Amino acid sequence: MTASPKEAIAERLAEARRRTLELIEPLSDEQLNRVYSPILSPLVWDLGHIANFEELWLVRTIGGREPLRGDLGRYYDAIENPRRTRGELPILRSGEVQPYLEAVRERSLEVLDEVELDDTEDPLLRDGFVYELLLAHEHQHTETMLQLLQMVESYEPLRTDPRHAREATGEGPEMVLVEAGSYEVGAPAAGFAYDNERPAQEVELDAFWIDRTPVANRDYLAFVEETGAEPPLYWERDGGGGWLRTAMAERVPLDPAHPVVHVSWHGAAAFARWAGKRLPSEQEWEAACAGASTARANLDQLGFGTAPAGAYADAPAGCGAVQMLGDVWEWTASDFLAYPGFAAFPYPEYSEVFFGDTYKVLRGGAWATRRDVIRPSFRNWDLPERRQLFAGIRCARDA
Ligand code: AVJ
Ligand code: FE
Repeated sequence: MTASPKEAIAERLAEARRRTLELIEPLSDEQLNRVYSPILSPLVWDLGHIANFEELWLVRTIGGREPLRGDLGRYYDAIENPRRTRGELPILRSGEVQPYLEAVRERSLEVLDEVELDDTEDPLLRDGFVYELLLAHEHQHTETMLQLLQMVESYEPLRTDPRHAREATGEGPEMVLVEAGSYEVGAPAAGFAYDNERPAQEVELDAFWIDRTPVANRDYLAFVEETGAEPPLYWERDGGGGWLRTAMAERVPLDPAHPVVHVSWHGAAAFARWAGKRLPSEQEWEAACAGASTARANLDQLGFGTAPAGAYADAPAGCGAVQMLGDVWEWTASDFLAYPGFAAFPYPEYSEVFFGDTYKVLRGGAWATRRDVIRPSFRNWDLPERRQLFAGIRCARDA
C-alpha cells in the first residue's frame, strides 16, 4: 500500500519531530532552560519557536484558526527578539513547551486533512510548499540546537549512526580545476527552495582551482602557530605544545586529519591568504559542487562529528572535489545579497531583511544538517566573526 501525499507529509512531520525530541531527550529541565551563550537561544526557546512557527503557518495561515496561547507568539518572533534576550522572555519553560508542541501538531494535522493540495492556485499550498517550509524550518532548528549542544557538558546522544565514513579513502591532488564557462546557479522555479535561491541565473566564470578537500586541522594549526591567529572555537592548548578539542566538555587531542570546524569568516579568509589562496565566491562554489550527491555525504546529524578530510572520495562532485556537501559548511567570499529578480516569498523575514554587506554566505551543509535541507543552491549566512556554526574552509585560486 502506498501512502497518500497527505499521509506522506504527516509521516515526514512526525519524523522531524522525533529527531527534535531525540536530540533533547538526554537533557534535564535545567539544561533545557539554561542560557549557555549570548549568541544562542536556550533550547526551550527553539522548541517553543518551532511550535509557534508551525501554528503561524499550518494552523493560523492555512487553517484560519485562532492561536492557542493568545499573544505568546510575539516572544517567538526571531526578528523582534534577538538571541541574547531570549533567556529573559516570559516563554514556555520545559514541561510547558512540550504540551504546546503536541497541541499545535494535533491542530495542524486536522488542517492538513481539510486542505486542497492539488489544483490549487494558492502558491503556499501548491506542491505542498508550506509543508516543505515547515519541515525545513524544524530541520534547520535542530542544527541550531546542535550548535548549543556543543556547549552542554557530557552530552550523550541517544543514538548514533555508525555508517559514517571514518577513513579518508582516496589520495588526490591538492586542488582541482573548474573550467571557464557559463554555469547555471540557483534553484529552478519548480520544487521547494527558499526565496533567496531564486531566480536561477547564468553566470560567466573564469577558470579557477578549488581545494579537493576541506582544509584539515593540521593546516589550520600550522597557520595559528605561525601567525598567532585566533584558534577555532573549542580548541584549547594542552599545556605540552599540543591542542585539545573541548566541545561537549570532552577533552580529546585534536585530530589533525579532520576538517577544521568552528572557524570565523575572518579566520577562513586570513587562512586562505596565508596559504596563497582565496575563498571562492558562492557562484564558483556552486559551479564546483555540480554533480555532488547528498546521498553519499556526512549529513543528517547522527554521525555527531566530521569524517576525515578526503573521506567520501568515491562520491566526488563533477570537478573532482570531495565532501562539498556535508561535514562542514564552507565560508565563501560573498556577501549575502539578493539575486537579480529576487522576490520575497512567503515572508521577508526569512532572507530579505538580512541582505546586504553585513552577512557572509556559507555553502554545502555540515554533519549537523538534515539531509533534506541541503542542495547545491542552498545559501546559509552569518556574521563574519561568528564561530558557533559548523563552519570550515575550502580555498580557491585563479587558474
Ligand atoms: C538560514 C540558518 C541563517 O537560523 O537564522 C530558522 C534559518 N530562519 N528560522 C537562522 C532560520 C528562520 C536561519 N539561517
Ligand atoms: Fe526559525
